[in-house]
Parts: sequence; structure tokens; C-alpha cells
Amino acid sequence: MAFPTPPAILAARDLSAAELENPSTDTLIRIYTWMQLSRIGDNRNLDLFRQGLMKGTLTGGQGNEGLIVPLALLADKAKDVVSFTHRDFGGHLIWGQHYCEHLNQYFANALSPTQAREGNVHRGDPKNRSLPMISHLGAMLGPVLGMTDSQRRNGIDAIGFAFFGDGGSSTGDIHESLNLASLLSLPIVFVIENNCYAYSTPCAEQFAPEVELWRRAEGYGMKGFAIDTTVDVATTARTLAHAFDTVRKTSRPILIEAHTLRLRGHAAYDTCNYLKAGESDAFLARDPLPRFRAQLVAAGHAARLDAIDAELSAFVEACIKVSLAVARPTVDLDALKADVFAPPSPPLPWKPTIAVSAPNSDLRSPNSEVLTFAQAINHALRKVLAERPESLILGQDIGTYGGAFKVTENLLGEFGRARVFNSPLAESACTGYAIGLAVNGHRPIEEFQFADFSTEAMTQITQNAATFHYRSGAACPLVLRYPCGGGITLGSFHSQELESVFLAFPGIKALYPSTPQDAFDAVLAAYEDNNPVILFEHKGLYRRAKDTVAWNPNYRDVWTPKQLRQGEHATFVTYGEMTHLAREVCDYVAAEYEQTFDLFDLRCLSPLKLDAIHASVARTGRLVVLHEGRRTHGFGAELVARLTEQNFAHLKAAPLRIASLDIPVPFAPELEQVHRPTTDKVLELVTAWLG
Ligand SMILES: Cc1ncc(C[n+]2csc(CCOP(=O)(O)OP(=O)(O)O)c2C)c(N)n1
Ligand SMILES: [Mg+2]
Repeated sequence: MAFPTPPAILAARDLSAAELENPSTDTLIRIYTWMQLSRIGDNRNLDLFRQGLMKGTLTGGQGNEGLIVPLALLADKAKDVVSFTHRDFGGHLIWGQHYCEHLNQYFANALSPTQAREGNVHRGDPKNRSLPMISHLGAMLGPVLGMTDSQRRNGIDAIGFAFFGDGGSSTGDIHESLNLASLLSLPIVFVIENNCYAYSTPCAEQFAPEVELWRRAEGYGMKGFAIDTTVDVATTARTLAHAFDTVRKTSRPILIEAHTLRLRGHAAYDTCNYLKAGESDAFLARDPLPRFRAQLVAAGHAARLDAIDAELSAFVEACIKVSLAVARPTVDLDALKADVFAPPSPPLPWKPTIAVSAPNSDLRSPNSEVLTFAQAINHALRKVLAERPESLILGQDIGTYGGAFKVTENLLGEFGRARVFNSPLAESACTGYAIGLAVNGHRPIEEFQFADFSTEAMTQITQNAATFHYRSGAACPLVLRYPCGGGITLGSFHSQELESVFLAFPGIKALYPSTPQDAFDAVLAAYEDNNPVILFEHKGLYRRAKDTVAWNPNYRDVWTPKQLRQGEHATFVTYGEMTHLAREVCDYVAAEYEQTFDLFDLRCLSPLKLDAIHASVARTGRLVVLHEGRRTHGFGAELVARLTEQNFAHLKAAPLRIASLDIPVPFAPELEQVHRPTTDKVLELVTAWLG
């Protein structure tokens, strides 16, 4: 379907600092035109919502045009990075694409750029460095940091625009991101859109009355200032241009508190009954758009403005007509499911050695070595860093110290701080930062000091990274390393198994190796995958034993279960450290009870590939599932459900599910032994079950 030809005046989407020194009429009218288009669009969207033709939360940017339009015109759309918020329709229009494409997104129709999986302002254009917003306020800042850094690492002098409201300013992510940007000296323009309200809550109920948000800049070691964007548009544009120029040149972040307006309440359904008497009129009196228009009219441009207004309105109406005629989206369940993950990537051209040293290093490059599990991961990480220039590693204490478990030992020395660096205690912003890097072509590997601390980055992992491809079509290749598991007296906050928590969310892949060889292979397989991959590394395995690790051309086999024992009586499924325990139990039962088991080490927890195990259960008719995580809602529940619903007719006994107790992991070794499966307990349960 042909989209209406846009008015010629919309061809100009840029504004330079130089032309703002003494702005010409054309310059001012360009700014006016985009402000007016944005306003017409937001108002028409509201009408369409009231007619039932748009749905969901429809937030408008009426009143915010005095900020967002000059800002987006000034940005270098060919290299800068942005993540617009729900007040920034005008910014989206300026960043690119036809007005109809924006409407198709709002109508969530068959031509929606997010395939109608998202609606309204929840979109971006990742290829052109506009990051799609997620609802969780604050969480979009980290990705702006990462994508901007990715541009800089590629030698491009980009700057990033990260927005938050007066409401969003209270989230932890804001603090983490401001600190991280300053620490890494990233050229980020942080913009606070202070419109006096967060939904119905006034600023006075969000932070102490004496607080001026921009003054927080000093605490982060950056410059900041406030500006009232409702007063004079040309002054706003000039001030912003100067600030952006400084950020681009100095690569230091800045914090701008933009006083702005929210003229139509929080969203289309908002009754605004919480506003104080006269407040609405006071807001309207400060509306920058009519004031700007009046200035231009006073300067003798009334006829030109009238013509522009008419042309813009006609264009918007024509676009609405076209987009309304687009069919509703077809329901293609296969596509919906398939797009949860980015498509498989071809294998990377790895050199056939287990470790490749940096070019100027005198370390050997062998193709087989006897290594612990931790050393195997260290070798794999070194190989990735040496062979893949887009890779980098971040995490707490992973630099000089080599990580809490010494898995990253010596990597800083070999590859330098730009590629192996300590992160502050800011799991959420750091993961957001990694997301931004990943979406722009870098491939970060993030170590969580203990898997337990990954809950600090829950939103970034499960709602941002995990849904990225599904929402936007862009790949988000991340490796998240989780040192997990108990048995070494580290207590309830350093011992947990979190696979069932994270894998309840779609879009995350997960590997859980049990041997040094599989650990080595898993790093490579996870690294080259185009999705977020959690690598579970059981701490009890790090130094359990040494084993030969060789270059394995079939390293991708780690995505499928490995059969460790063949038997007749039952099928035994496990993974991680429990694999070693299960092997002992199977061998004992075979020797003492003459009952043999098919034993599978799952290795990959997501996506599950259970074909061989289904076949085994269908043959043996009996199933044992063992894992270290807690029993209730544990990963075993999913395994048992899947394996028994498909093989119900073949079952000869109720399945046996062995897991940890439903309690926080206790500290004392005596208590921890009771909490988690041990060889003796598993043996006892299995033999009782054998009857
Ligand atoms: C972390 C988080 N909590 C709650 C919400 C629900 N919510 C959506 S918008 C909003 C108000 C946001 O206020 P502000 O940051 O000032 O932005 P504004 O809407 O005023 O532009 C709230 C509470 C959310 N999106 N994110
Ligand atoms: Mg607000």
C-alpha cells in the first residue's frame, strides 16, 4: 500500500548549532513544523483512542515538544543513540520513517513495524540506534550507555540521549546509570523530563521539596543544569546545541533537567481529577507551541504558518486513512513462537586450539590440556578475547583480582582494561549497558559475582534482553555467567540455583555444563549464539577435578543432552554438579541391585531438546529427575511434566523427583547437607522407589 507523499518541508530533519546563533526564519519554521506535526499527531492519536481505534496506554507528548523537537533535530541521526520515552512521539517522527509506519505501530495492524507485538510508543529502530522502550522506567538508560560506548569503540564520535521523568528519577537504575556513565566517561546526555507529575503523583510526593534534580549531577562528577523548555524554543535549542557539542567533544556525560509540560494528563484514560484548582489552566498558559507560533506570526509569517498547518493536517489525515485501511494482523502462531529467539547463527571460524593467546603473548596455543572446570572457562574466555575483537568481559572484581573464583585470572593483563574491566556494584545498569553493546554488534560476556546477584538485574535480563528480538527483530547476543549452587557453606545469598526463576521467562537460552570439556564448549557455543545465554557454572565444579579439555569441532553438541549410561530399568535425568552424583548412584544401583539406568546430563536447559530422553522414557517406562534447585516450581517440575505427558501410556511407575528442600539455603554444613541432595540421600530415595 502506497504511503502518502510527505510535505516537502518534512524532508529537513536536522538542525545545526551554527544556524542557531542567529536563527533564520527558515530555521525557526523548521522547528515549528516538527513541533506542530508532533502536536497534531498526538491530538489525533487521542481522538482515535476515544473512537476505540487505538488501544492500550496511549501517552501523549503535548507540552513536551519544546524539548523533544529541538533535541531530535540537533541529534546526529546517522550516528547518535537514543531511547525515547512515552512523551517523545515527536522525537520518533524526526528520527525517521514514514508517518504511516508510526501509525501502523499505534494501530497494531498487519504492517506494524513490531508486527503488532508491541503497540503505541513502544518501538524503536535499533538498526538506526533508536532503542525501543520497555515500560520499566529507568531500565532504558543502561542500553543507551552500552550502545553509545559501542559506537565509540567503533571509532564513531556518537553521543547518547537517555531520558527519564521526575517519576523515573526515583528508580535505582537512574542512580546506577548516572554513576556508570560518569565512571566510564561516556558521552551521554541525560535528560530529565520534569513535568511535575508521575501519573497522579506530584513531585512533592516523590522527593523532598528542596531537591532540584539536576543538582544530583555534581554527586556523580558530571556537569548539569536546568532549563525551562516552555519559555523560548530558540533559546532551548541553542542551549541544547551547546551542551551536546560539549558532550561530543569531551566524552563526559551531562545531566539536564528540562522543565516541561504534560498537557493531557498521564494517558488517554486519565481523568486528571487529582490536579489542583487552576493547575490545568496554568499549564496551558505555559504551552510553548502557541507562544512560538505567536512570535512567528508577530514577525509576519502568519500566512506561511497557516499553509504549513493545513498541509500537515491534510498529510496526517491522509496517513490515518491509509493506515486505518491496513488489515488487522494475522495470527501466525509459528512465527510468534519462532521469533522468541533470534535465528541460529553460523558457527564462528574458531581456530582449532583450546586457547589462543594474544598476539604479543608468549603463552602456548595447545589443542588439548588437563584443566579444572574454572581453568577450562578461563581458556575459553581467553580464546574468545583473542579471536573475536567484538568481545569484551565485565563483572565485579574480574580485572586484577581475576574474579571471585579466579575464572578471569590474567585476562586483564593480556587484553587490557578496554576489554576486561571491573564493573561497579550495579548489576542492573551494567546488564543494560551490555544489552546496548550487544544490539550494536559487540558481544559482551558479563560475570555475576554469584548467580544470586543476578536478581538485581532481573528486569534487564528477563524483560529487556530476553524480549529484545521478539519486540524489535534485533538480536541481543549476551553471555551471562552465573556462578551458582551450594554445598560449600556460603549461605542463603551465595548458593542458589535460579534456573527455574529465569527460564520461566521466554527468550533466554541456558547452558549448564558438568565437565571441564563441556564448560569450554559451552562458552564458545553461548558466545556465538545471537541470544542472551545464561551460563550456569556450579561453584562446586570449579575445582572439583582436572580433566582433559581438547579442541572439539562439535562444541555445539553442548546444546543437546549427553547420554552417560545405558540401561533398561529407568531413565535418569539431571544436570550440573548433580550429574556426578547421579553417575555414582547409577553405578551403585547397577552393581548392587542389578538395575541399569539410561543416564542423561541435560547440559542445555533452554531451549530443551528432549527427543532422546522421550525415546528413553518410552522404552524404560520409568523416570527419575534430580536437580539441586528447590523442589516447588523447580526445573524438575517442568521436566517431569513434559516427559510424562508425552509418555504417559508407557509409564510403569510414578516418576521420582529429587530436589532441594523448599527453604532458603541454610549456612552450617550440617544444615546445608539436609537441604540439598547428597549421594546418600539420592541413593536412599532411588532404592526406595525401586521397591
Ligand atoms: C519502574 C516503573 N514503575 C511503575 C511504572 C508505571 N508508570 C508508568 S508511567 C508512570 C509515571 C512516570 O512518571 P514520570 O517518570 O515523571 O514520567 P511522565 O509520565 O510524567 O512523563 C508510572 C508510575 C513504570 N512504568 N515503571
Ligand atoms: Mg513526570
